[in-house]
Amino acid sequence: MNAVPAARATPVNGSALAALNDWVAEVAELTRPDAIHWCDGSDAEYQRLLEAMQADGTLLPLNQDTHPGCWLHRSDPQDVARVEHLTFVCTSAREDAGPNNHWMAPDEAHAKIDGLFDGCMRGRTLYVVPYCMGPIDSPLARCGVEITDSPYVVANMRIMTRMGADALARIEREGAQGKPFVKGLHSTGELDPDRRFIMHFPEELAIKSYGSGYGGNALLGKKCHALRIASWQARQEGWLAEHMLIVGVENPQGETHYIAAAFPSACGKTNLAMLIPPEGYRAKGWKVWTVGDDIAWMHRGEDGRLWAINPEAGFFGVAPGTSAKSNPNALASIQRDTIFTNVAVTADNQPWWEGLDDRVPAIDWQGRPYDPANGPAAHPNARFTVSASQCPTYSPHAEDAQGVPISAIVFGGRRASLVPLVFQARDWAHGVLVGAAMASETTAAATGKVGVVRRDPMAMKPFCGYHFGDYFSHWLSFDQPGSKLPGIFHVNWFRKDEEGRFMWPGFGDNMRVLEWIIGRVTGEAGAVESAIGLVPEASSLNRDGLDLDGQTLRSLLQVDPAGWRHEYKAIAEFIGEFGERLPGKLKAEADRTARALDALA
Ligand code: GTP
Ligand code: SPV
Ligand code: MN
Repeated sequence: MNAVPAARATPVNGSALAALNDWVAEVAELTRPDAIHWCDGSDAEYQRLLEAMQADGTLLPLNQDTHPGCWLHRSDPQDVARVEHLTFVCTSAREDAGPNNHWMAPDEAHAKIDGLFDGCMRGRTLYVVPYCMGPIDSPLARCGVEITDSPYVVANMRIMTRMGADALARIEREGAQGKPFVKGLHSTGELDPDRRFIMHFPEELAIKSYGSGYGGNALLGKKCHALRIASWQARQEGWLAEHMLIVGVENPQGETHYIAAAFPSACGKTNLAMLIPPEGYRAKGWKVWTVGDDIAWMHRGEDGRLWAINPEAGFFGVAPGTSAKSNPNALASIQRDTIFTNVAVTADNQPWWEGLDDRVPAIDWQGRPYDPANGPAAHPNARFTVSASQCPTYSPHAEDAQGVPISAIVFGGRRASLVPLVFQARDWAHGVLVGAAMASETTAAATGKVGVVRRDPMAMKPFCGYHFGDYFSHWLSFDQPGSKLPGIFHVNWFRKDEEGRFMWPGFGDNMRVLEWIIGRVTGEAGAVESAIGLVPEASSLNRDGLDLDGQTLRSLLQVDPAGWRHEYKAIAEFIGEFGERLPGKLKAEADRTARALDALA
């Protein structure tokens, strides 16, 4: 059934790999695969995987003339997004997972999920996928091994991480120094939503995921390792693992400022990371460089600044809405060697999704002849998986072992009303409050209702592997003598008018906001104080070539005290839920803002 040859049951032996060998043997004993394959990450291995998946229908070739090396995968229609209600953080003390996570006692969780894993790989191949999150030579990078029975997951992991022999060598080297790797066990199981769990055991540096083959549920290096487990480690070790893009903005003088931005899922990280500045900016010499589009690991450097690496090697990006107008860099990246999941296709077998162009699709994401009565042709959470190296603006510093220095941190979400286009926090502690108070409309990236406003602190609600109260304390702890912390900002590209249309043009025009942000950190741009933070005057944003009337722009920058009084009541209630673990300093910041708003009444 599977053309991938069963390789040796254990790799070349080194005693530092004994723990890995033992674990693989233990998992095989439980799951009963027909064969075991240790992935080396080579091109030949990737080609064999693709061929096997083509043979069994897991992958369908797309038009190879227009899209060489591109494939389509149609997932089970019941398996199209992350499943937050089935995602658990299993710490020995319930309180450590916090009210922000679903919790299960580790023993109970292991027993429950091991029951599902029992014999689940019969007739399948067990793949051992060693991977490194971060540049392979970076001291900030961390390794893991994912065991999976899904060749689609293996192929995606090869694009999204540094996967294979080099990672295994690093795991062996680090094993000799007593450094552990993260153990992830995954099976697609029966893809039955009633037999599906994504379990995290931060105290054991382990992940067990059963019953889904999709994205963050199954590519365990991504949300499970690089956010949930890594955030736990980061707190213990004094760094930050965040749901943030990293983008470099180079000014006409050739200086590059790096910005890290946390927006919830499907709220614009990939787009901002690949932004193309408006014509007027390009003419003057402004350039934008992409370092990462989803996750940032940030460490305090010896110079007191925060330095960030992107732990990923590829982009698992939202397809719908991606066009030559909105994100030409993403579109250029995905013309070759890309795996598309749940997109539609045109009559000549090219990938297609809503917002791409005016062509009419022939077949929808479920393989049916396209009929608008069935809803969108592409699933709203359809994705592309592509190597970061294919992005035309991939930063020459994206693989720097020490990362890039961060000048500004930006929080943001989808807010149809109230929240201005941009404002700046007064200082670090106020910035932590601004992040903690974030809210956004839910999107198709997770199953459940779309468009409901929910609190999503630092865009980490689904991804923080521990108690949010402790997480806010951890953020506050970075404010120390000698630290040169980035400025903190909040943006909202998603304000709507009475007719439900976006008021701000967004995309490339977001450059105008980034310029103001950089101006603020260099001291060149002005701002006016408001009760919620510092806002630009309409005149301090560059409006050359901006297709927006002055009145709309001014209303996007306005702070509405009555609306914000209401908002701060909701914020106070929300942070109150973190009880005794809520840092007093954060509460004091919230009280102070609420008082300032009351004074305006
Ligand atoms: P995840 O990969 O789920 O973490 O998502 P993301 O944060 O990277 O979001 P992405 O950049 O893929 O954008 C999601 C959707 O928002 C796409 O359909 C985009 O076209 C749309 N979008 C992104 N930026 C803007 C913007 O500035 N304005 C508007 N109106 N839409 C935007
Ligand atoms: C997100 O939902 O934030 C994503 C996609 O980046 S997934 O990998 O499915 O989590
Ligand atoms: Mn994401």
